[in-house]
Amino acid sequence: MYRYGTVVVLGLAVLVGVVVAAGGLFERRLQEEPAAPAGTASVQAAARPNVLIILTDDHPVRKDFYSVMPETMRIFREGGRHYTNGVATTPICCPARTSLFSGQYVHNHGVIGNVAPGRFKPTRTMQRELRAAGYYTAISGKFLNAWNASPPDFDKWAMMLGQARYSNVDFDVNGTVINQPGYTTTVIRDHALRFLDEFEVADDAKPWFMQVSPLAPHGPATPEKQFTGVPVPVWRDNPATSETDLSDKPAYVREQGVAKRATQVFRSQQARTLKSVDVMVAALFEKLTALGEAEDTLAIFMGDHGHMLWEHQLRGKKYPYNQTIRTPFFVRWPGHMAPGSVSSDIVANIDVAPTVYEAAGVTPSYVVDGKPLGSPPRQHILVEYLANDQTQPNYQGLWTPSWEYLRYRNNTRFPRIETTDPREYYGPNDPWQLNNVYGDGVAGNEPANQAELDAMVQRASTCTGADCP
Ligand SMILES: [Ca+2]
Ligand SMILES: [Ca+2]
Ligand SMILES: [Ca+2]
Repeated sequence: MYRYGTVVVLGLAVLVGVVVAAGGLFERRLQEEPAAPAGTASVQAAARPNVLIILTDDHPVRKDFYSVMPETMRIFREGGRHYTNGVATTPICCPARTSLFSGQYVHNHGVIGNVAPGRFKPTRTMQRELRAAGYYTAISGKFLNAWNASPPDFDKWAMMLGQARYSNVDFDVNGTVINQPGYTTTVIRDHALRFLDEFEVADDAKPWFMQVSPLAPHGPATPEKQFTGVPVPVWRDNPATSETDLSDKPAYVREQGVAKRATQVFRSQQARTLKSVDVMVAALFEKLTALGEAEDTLAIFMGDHGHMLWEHQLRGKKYPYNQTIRTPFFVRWPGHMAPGSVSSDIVANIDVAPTVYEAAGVTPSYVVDGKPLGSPPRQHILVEYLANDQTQPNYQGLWTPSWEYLRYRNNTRFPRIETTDPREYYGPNDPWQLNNVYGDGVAGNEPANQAELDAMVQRASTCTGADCP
């Protein structure tokens, strides 16, 4: 449709190499076992899978982080499909989590920052829709920052409260606030295991939806006692952590002044917290297997968004670059996702709810912006940051695995952007986003069709439903 589509496809072929052809979530051909008679329990189970979402916090795509999670890789990468271009459309907790629950972009769900309660609309969530459709629903772990009431539309919950801390944290457990001694990931795991037992005992034929959302590897990234000080892969610089010339980037990026050594220590600590997540994932699947539910469960492992670890000398989230936008994205659904398959489709947090709705046979009562996995591949996706924030100017732009175009917007608490109107364009020859070529005056560097790109950003920035990228 757009000339940039060609660029994307070529870029992918170069960057990604061997990739399975874009495959649908609903690969019915994988289900060619003889069908059971209509109306039997097994048909019911196959038609309405359990849904398990394991959501880590501030989790960038890194080989060293995958390598400390061998059980998760075995279960999800070998046992399911690895989406190598999985992204969060807004790289910060509450906006991203609300996009996950709802399937909507931030400009439609309205949770622009981390102070969620005023804007979160519980009527547009998977938990509400699935519960209404006859699912049990549960959450164990993080819900939304600063949410102090019980989380709506869950039958069972163990919701972390308060500040980011790894031990002895207060939880709202089914409406009762209790301090839970011990390590959060373990506490979250044990509640999730109990919920599974309770659901299956109560009614094996009734499917369930559960989100398990540990704090890891979010700061302060305190490891569990058994993993304190254990060896983790050595730090390896990449071209973006070696970038010394930041003159191509907007002023706010150049002015961060992050210490590299402290970031390296933090990265090691994050890796150690992920070891506990790996233990949790293994325990969850051991339980699913013991309960006979592993084959009837659509499971997704992903982060809420990524995190810069000294790429472009930055640390943290919110930024519009590859390391914050990308996040791990694995889907395991026996009979539907070929084990060990890989997809380079651009998929996002906004696609989870539409995927789950399709799998559960639910027509949502509101308009979703995302698309079920297996839809015709999109050519680009909108990334946006809309909070009125003193540390990060607003932006909306288009992201693809091979190029990114960003426009910054007015933000009353970040007034400088109004006068400088910086834009960024990273082209297909710059996978580490080292050289913003927008406005550099070099022939052939800038986006080939500026007006068309601007129009695409403009359309995407206010899109709704099927009109969205
Ligand atoms: Ca987060
Ligand atoms: Ca069951
Ligand atoms: Ca540079």
